Formats: sequence, C-alpha cells, structure tokens
Amino acid sequence: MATIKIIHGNITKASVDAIVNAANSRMLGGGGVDGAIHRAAGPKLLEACKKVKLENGIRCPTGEARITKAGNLKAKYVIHTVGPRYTIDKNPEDLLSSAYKNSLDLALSHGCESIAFPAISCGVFRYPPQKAAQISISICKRSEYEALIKYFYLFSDDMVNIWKDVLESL
Ligand code: AR6
Repeated sequence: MATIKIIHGNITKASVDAIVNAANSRMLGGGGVDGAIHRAAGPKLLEACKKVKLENGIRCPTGEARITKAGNLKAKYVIHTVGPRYTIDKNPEDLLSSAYKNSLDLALSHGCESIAFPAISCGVFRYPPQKAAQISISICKRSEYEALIKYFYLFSDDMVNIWKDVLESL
C-alpha cells in the first residue's frame, strides 16, 4: 500500500527524514516555501547549498533535485528541486514529473523512510494545482516508492481539498 498523507500546514514543522524544497536553480533561497525553509533551517542550510556543485550559475536544473543536510530543521535532509514555470518552460508536465521522481529517488538512495512535499510549482511558478496534484499523486503511488511514507504539506483548505479529491480518484 502506498502511504500518502495530506496535511494542512507548514512544511518546516514536518517530522520526516526529508523535506522537499521548491527551490530555484541557484539554490540560494528565495520567497514562498523556499524562504520559509531557509528561515527555519538557519544559515547552515545556505552554507550546505553553497557547497553544491555550480555549473554556469546553476546548482539544480529544472526537473532535477539535489540533497543537503537540513540545518536546524527536525528533518535529516532537505531535497531541493526546481519545478517548471508553467507558462514559460516547455513540457511542464514532464518537468514536474521529473522533479517529483528525482526527489523520491534521492530520498530512497539516502535511506529515508519518510518525505514531505510542498505543492511544487503551484505558487509563483503558477502550475494549475489540479494538474499538479494529479502528477504528484500518480508518481507517489508507484510501487517503486512504496517503502516511503509520502506527506504533502499544503497551505490552504482549497489546496488540501484538491489533493484529497485526486488521491481518492486515482
Ligand atoms: N509550507 C507549505 N507550503 C508552503 C509554505 C510552507 N511554509 N509556504 C508557501 N507554501 P512557491 P514555486 C506553498 O511559490 O511555485 C521561490 O521564490 C505556496 O502557497 O513557494 O515552486 C523559489 O526560490 C504554494 O502552494 O514555489 C523559486 O524561485 C506552494 O507552497 C520559486 O519561488 C509553492 O509555492 C518557486 O516557485
């Protein structure tokens, strides 16, 4: 059974092995959930991010993921992934799928048993939540990720209802 739990709340409070950050490709913090995670984790997280290999100004291309320690958070790791900008990037469905898959793969390869996701790309990157929920839930349900408990931390009642409806329908 794939264990997927939907929570209305702040992802920085999650008691899980890995928290996923909806980052940008420079991985030096930002607004939204990225800002909240960096504020809660403290400067150690930024230091860890700066150590991630930089190529042409990019630490994490869109659709990929990188893992660091989690500073002052309860989690062991932060997995930084970059979702697509819905109206700008080509093939946003594939890129959002890759962001979820690469995050889950990193969690498994680091021995995590639990992972918490925000609604990647659903803020300033403007991905329609209904479509994002379908992609995220269908990937989390795959048998290869069965060993992980997957949490979605969502910030509003509307988002929670969208994810719950999709979880029931798929
Ligand atoms: N816990 C859970 N969800 C949250 C939290 C929180 N503490 N704070 C915001 N959200 P966004 P994106 C929700 O914009 O669209 C950053 O500047 C929020 O309501 O954070 O992937 C990065 O540096 C929304 O539903 O991420 C990038 O430049 C969801 O998290 C860019 O924004 C994602 O919104 C990434 O944009």
